Amino acid sequence: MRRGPRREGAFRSRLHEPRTAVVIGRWLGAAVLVCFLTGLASHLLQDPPTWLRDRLPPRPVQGYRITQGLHVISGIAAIPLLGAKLWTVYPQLFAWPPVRSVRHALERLGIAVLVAAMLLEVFTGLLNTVQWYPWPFPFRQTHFWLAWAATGGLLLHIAAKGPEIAEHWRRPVPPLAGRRAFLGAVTASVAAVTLTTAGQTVPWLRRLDLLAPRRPDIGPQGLPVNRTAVQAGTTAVPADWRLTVVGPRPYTLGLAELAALPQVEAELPIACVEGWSASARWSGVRVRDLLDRAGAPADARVRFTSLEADGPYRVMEMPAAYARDGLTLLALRVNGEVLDADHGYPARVIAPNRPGVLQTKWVVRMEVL
Ligand SMILES: Nc1nc2c(c(=O)[nH]1)N[C@H]1C(S)=C(S)[C@@H](COP(=O)(O)O)O[C@H]1N2
Ligand SMILES: [Mo]
Repeated sequence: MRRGPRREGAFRSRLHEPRTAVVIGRWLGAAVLVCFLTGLASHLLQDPPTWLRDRLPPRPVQGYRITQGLHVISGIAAIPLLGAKLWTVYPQLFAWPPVRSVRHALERLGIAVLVAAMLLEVFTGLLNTVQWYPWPFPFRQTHFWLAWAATGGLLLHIAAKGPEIAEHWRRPVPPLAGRRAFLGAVTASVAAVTLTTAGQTVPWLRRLDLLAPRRPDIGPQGLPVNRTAVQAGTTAVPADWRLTVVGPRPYTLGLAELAALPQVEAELPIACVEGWSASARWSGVRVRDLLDRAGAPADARVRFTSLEADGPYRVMEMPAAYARDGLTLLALRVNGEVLDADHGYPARVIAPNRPGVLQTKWVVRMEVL
């Protein structure tokens, strides 16, 4: 039975030992914690439960950009850390006897679930950053629930290994040949993947942005596009396009009439859930002004509908705090030009501290709720 990797002494590296596992585990744990909390924030902002819906703040303006940037940065950093951690401990996969007691069996089962959830979580997250969904299940719900499984599994794992972790947590530890080099290589890998991808959201790292799927300054009018007008079927905006506002005093406005209303300029980011963000100078009509004109009460929420025939982001609801914010615009222009078709011509929503998916393009209708 004890052949191959099950042999005594089958793994010759001395680095498969607890101190190395604890050092890497600490880094990985920190990355997972940041990733979990920022992911939760993203989930709640994108799809808030009713109790939270009217408590979300439109400030800080760059809030979502920062939390989502950290989410993708920590998630990408977790990949080499996870690889290193698994390499450090994988000889235990072949431990002999495979099961020593009920407790041992449960612990191994827990680790199997933890490792599977973690691997699947970083894998689905990474593919999401390139908008690739080669699976039959919905990405967002799966990624959300797997996060609980992975983080819960991690907490149980830390609890089960508590005494051993504590024992190897502090220095001094006996120096071990090769450990410093190994940890140095892991650090270098983390630094490399972080520095070559973080530029998709951190402006001063832009020039190093070699591995991320997008450069945030490349695209029509200097901004990337997620869903183009061709994909959305909104290239031909009808000549008689009018914005319909439904409320206590409903009205419609043509494009020239909208452009004749007081225009406000705001520097705001688009922060996509896929990890890229880019700021731009938007100008247009304050949503607040449009709502006042319709006689909307101050605490009313608003539903925006896009010209797009279908798609998950065709209809968007905005809580009152965002609708009333002076920076929330129905934008007609970006960076000094009329909106490109890909950026939502003739009109799009742009609001502070909102996930990109909620910055609805090709708006045609607003309803006071
Ligand atoms: N109607 C509509 N609006 C939309 C989308 C969409 O698919 N349909 N995509 C959203 C997403 S996911 C992002 S990140 C931003 C991107 O805006 P941009 O193309 O102007 O950069 O638009 C948002 N607005
Ligand atoms: Mo997005």
